[in-house]
Amino acid sequence: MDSSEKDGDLKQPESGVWQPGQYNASDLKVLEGLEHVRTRPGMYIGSTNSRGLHHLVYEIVDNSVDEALAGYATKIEVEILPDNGIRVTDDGRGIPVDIVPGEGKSGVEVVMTKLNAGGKFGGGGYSVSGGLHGVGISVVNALSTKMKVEVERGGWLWEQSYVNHRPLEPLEKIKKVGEKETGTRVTFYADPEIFRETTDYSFDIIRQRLQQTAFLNPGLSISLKDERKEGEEQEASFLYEGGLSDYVAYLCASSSASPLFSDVISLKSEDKALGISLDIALTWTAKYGTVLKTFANTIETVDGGTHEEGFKAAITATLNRYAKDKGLLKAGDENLSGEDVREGLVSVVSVKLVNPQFEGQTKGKLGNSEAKTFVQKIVNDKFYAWLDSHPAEGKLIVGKAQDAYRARIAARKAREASRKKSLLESATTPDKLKDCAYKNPDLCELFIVEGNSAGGSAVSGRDQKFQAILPLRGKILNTEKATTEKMVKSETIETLIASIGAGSGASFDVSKARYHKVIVMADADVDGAHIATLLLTLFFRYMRPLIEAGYVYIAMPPLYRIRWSKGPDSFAFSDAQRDERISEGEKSGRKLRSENAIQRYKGLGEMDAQELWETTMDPSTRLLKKVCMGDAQIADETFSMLMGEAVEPRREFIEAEAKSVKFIDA
Ligand code: 0RA
Repeated sequence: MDSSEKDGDLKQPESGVWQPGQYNASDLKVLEGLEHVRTRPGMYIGSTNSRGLHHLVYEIVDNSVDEALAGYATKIEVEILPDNGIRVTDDGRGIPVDIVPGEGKSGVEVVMTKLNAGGKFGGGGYSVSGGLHGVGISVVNALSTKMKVEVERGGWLWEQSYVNHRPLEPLEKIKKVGEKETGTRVTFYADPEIFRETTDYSFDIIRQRLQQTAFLNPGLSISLKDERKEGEEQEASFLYEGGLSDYVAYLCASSSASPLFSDVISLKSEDKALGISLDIALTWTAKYGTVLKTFANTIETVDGGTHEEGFKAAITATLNRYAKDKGLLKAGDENLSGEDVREGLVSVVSVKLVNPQFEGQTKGKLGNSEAKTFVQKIVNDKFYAWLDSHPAEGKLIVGKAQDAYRARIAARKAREASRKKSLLESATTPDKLKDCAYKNPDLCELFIVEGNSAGGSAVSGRDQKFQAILPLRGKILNTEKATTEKMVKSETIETLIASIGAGSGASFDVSKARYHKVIVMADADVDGAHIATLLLTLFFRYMRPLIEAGYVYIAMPPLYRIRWSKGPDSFAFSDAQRDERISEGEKSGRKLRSENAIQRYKGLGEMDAQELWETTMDPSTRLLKKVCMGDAQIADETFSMLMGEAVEPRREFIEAEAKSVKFIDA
C-alpha cells in the first residue's frame, strides 16, 4: 500500500450518539464482547499501563507478521502519527472484504468486532500463532476511541472507520487500484479512558520489539517512523536475511562480547507430523555470562520452559560426549556442568508448535513436553555433527568450558577454606560460638562450657589460635522428661551441631568435623554431671563416629589448688591426690603458704580466666579424659534413667551422685 497519505483524522459519526435501535441481536452480542474487553482489559492485554499500551501496537503488527508467516506479506511499516495514532501497513493479501456467510457483514468488520475472529477464516497460514495474538484487532478496537481499516484487494481500495468501537458505515469501496496491489492498513487511537496512566508511545520500546520481530522472521522488512515531533522525526528499519544467526551476532555485538570463532552455529529442523519446528542459533564469546533468549511461536518466553530445558540439557550432554570422544576430557575428569558449558554462550532458541501451552503467572513459560524431547534430539544430533565437522571450534568451546570448570573448582576450594569463618557469621550460630583462628581440625579444640560465667572466663583465658568456646546454658538440663529428639531440636543443641559442622544422625560425616578435640567442660558437681551425661548421650546417639574416632573428651578441672610459699602452685584432682601432693612437696622441703594454702574449687565459675587456663585448658598442665564408647554407653543408659518416666531411680541417682561423678573418674 501507498503509505504517503496521512489522514489520521477519521470522520465523526453523523448522528453523534449511538442509537440502540440501529442494531440487531448479533450486533448487541458483538458490543457486549467488546464491552467485556473494556471492563477487563487486563485479561486481554495484560495491563493498562505503558506495557498494555504498547501491546496494542504488537497486536496489530503480529497480524501482519502472521500474514508474512503465511508467505504473503514481505514488508510492514509502523508509524507513530503526529496525533498519537498508530498506523500499521503491510503488503499481504488484505483482510477479506467479502460478506462472511452467516455473519452478514464483511470479513473486515468481523475481524474488527468479533473477539477471536481469527479462527473464522481457518486458513492454514494462521495455524502457528501465539496465545494472545490471535485475539488481535477487535481487542484493539475495543480499547480505542477511533480506528480505520484500509484494504487493497481484488483491484479495489476498501475502507471502514470506527468510532467508539462501532463502524460508521459498512465497508466502503473507495477507488480502483492495480490488481496486484494488496495489503492492509490499520490505524488506531488508544482510549485515554482505558490507558489512564499514559497514552505516550516510546519509540525505543517499539523499535526494540520490531527489531526482535525482524530477527525472528528472516526476509521480512519492518520499518518504524515516529512523526510526532516535526523536524525531529525518527526512523528505524530492519531486515535480516540471516534470522536468528543475525540475532546472535547482534547480541554479541551489543554486549561487546567477542565470539570465540567467526561462525554462528545454526541448528534447524521441522517435524510436520509432530507439528513442531525448531530454529536455534548459538555461539560462544570470551565473556563469562550467558545470553539465552527463547521463543515459542515468535512470542518471547521470558521464563523459559520445556524448549529451554531441552536445549540446556542437550548442549551440556553433547559437549561432554564430544569432549570424551575426542580425548579432550580424560577418563578420571569430572563432567563439565551445565554452568561450565554455558559460560560465554550466546544463543536464541525459537520453536513453533501447533498447540503452544503458555504457563505461569505472566504466560512466559512454555509447557509442551514434546518441545523438550524434540529440542533435545535435534541438538544432540545436529550440534554434535557441527562439532565433528568443526574441530578447531569444538576445541575452543571445550577449552572455554574447562576454564569455567577449573574456576568453579578453585572457587569451591576457596569457599571451603573460609567455611569456618562463614559459619561464625551464619545465623545457625548466633554469636554463641567463639571460634578459633586455625582451620585445620587436627589442631582445633572445641570447649563446651557449662554456665555463662565459666564461659566468659574460658573465652578470655583460652588460646584463641586453636581453642574455640561454646557456652551452654545449664537450663537445658532442667527440661524434665525431655526426649533427646526434643533436645536435638533445641536451639542450644542446634548450635552445638552447627559448631561441630558434621551434621547429626544418619547424615553425620565425621570427616567434616571442624575439631578433633571436642571437650566437655563441666563442674564436678551434680549439675555438671548432669550436663556431661546429656552431652555424652547426644554424642552417643547422634554423632557416634565422633566418639569412635576418639574426638570427644572431658575436661578435668582440679578440685584443689595447693599454694606453696615459694615456686609454682600444685593442683589436685581428688582428695587422695591432694594429700599425696602435699606430702611429696613437704618431703622435698617445700612449705605451704601460711594463708589460704589449700583452696577447694567449688565450680568452674569460681576460676578467673588465668586460673581456668592454667588448671583446665593449658595443654601442658591440664587433665583430659578421652571418652570411650563404654563411657558413652553408660551415659546413655544413665540419661534414659534420668529422663525416663520412673521417678524413683532418678531421685536415688541424684542423691547418690551428688558428691562424685562415676563416669568421669580419672
Ligand atoms: C483473515 C483472513 C486472511 C487474511 C487476514 C485475515 C489478514 C489480516 C490482517 C491484519 C493485518 N494484516 C492482515 N492481513 C491479512 C486470509 C485471506 C485470504 O485467504 O486471502
